[in-house]
Amino acid sequence: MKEHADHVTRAWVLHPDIKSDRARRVAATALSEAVALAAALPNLEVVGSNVVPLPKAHAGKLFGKGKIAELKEIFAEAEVELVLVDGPVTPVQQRNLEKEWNVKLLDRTGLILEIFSDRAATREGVLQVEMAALSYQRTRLVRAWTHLERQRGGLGFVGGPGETQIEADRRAIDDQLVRIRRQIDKVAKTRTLHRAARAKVPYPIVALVGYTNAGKSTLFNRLTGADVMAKDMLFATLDPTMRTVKLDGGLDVIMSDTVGFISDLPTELVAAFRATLEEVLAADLIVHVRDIAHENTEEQARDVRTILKSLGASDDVPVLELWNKVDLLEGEAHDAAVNRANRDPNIHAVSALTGEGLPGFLATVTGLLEVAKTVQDLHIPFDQGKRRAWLHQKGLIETETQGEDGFDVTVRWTAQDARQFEKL
Ligand SMILES: Nc1nc2c(ncn2[C@@H]2O[C@H](COP(=O)(O)OP(=O)(O)OP(=O)(O)O)[C@@H](O)[C@H]2O)c(=O)[nH]1
Ligand SMILES: [Mg+2]
Repeated sequence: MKEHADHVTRAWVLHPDIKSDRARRVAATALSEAVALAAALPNLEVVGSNVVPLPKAHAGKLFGKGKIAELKEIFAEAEVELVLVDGPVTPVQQRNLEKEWNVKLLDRTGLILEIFSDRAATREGVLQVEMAALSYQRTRLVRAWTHLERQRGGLGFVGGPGETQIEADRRAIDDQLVRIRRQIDKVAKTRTLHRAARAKVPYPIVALVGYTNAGKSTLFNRLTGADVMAKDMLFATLDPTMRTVKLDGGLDVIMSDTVGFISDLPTELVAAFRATLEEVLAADLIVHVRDIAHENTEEQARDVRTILKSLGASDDVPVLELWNKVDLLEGEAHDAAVNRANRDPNIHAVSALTGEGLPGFLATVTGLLEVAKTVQDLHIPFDQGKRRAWLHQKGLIETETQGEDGFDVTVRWTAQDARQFEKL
């Protein structure tokens, strides 16, 4: 938000509960998540919030006449300056509602983009958010234009000033997108170089992923002794952070903490962060951190799995579920979670805060990453230099001798390394 540091914007959060929307979420919990999202923006005070039940969205103003008038009074009374609508709002609806209510309005994607742009700390993060914001603006220009065109339709104009302007805006955005893309590529290249240097250290990579506020950074800090911001705030972490940790058995691993996921993650954001996220997911082990004490924990887990899949997380990479925050569960609920986890080797019930359950989890991590490593002799013909380079780059080669028609190498690797090697 481009507000003065001392000015606190008075905001109201609306969750439209649209009956005709098949993918609709439980209204009360969706509203409280939207309020938490709003609270993640600095200099903003949520002065009120409510669910608005709707049979279906109205094209021009989203809500019905009576509702709009009713809310107008409430907003005036509460001196609301900004209305956050937890869902998609078309540019036309946005303009109309802003005029009706005399407020500024942001929809869910706009709000999440604002938070991300506030959090972005690294050059790459800033560029990625900028790209997402521009792509978002661009689709809104297109939609506004379609609307204008339809209005003009009957008048028989071809073109017209509105269209020219929007076309020009769109071209300007496209040019800017190309420039940003180029800058991101440049930054990404430097990062890849760093990574190549790191790859010489043959440490397996463990990626922490999960819903926002699940406790990834708290766990990361506890395990690595790092000091990543961990806060009861949505999207506290934006840029991925990596640290080396020596596990109890002596195994060194690289842990990575990442941006949290959320339901209905704007597609523009997923696209902009794809490169970073894909790199994170190219891990040896993915740990799905869940807030098991959250009332929506199942829904959140489902959304995380969907997003992982859409990012192309490989089936070859094992996934462990970490049921975090068990310390918040009491009595039977606590025991039930722990018992359930005990029955499934892929689930661990832990508390990143108290440390409960962590030794067992770490033992499983060690087991998965180390026991799986095997030694194998390979013969690599000279014309397969790429495969040999890959083995070197991953640091998998123990010994190597040159023969008449190729190299004889001994590798020490995991089953996953072997599968990747086969695919090269
Ligand atoms: N009671 C309890 N609270 C926890 C536990 N783990 C994390 N928290 C709290 O949950 C909140 C969110 O923790 P973070 O570590 O910032 O969560 P995150 O997954 O990194 O969140 P994002 O970076 O926003 O995606 C903080 O207030 C933590 O103190 C836990 O095991 N028990
Ligand atoms: Mg975090």
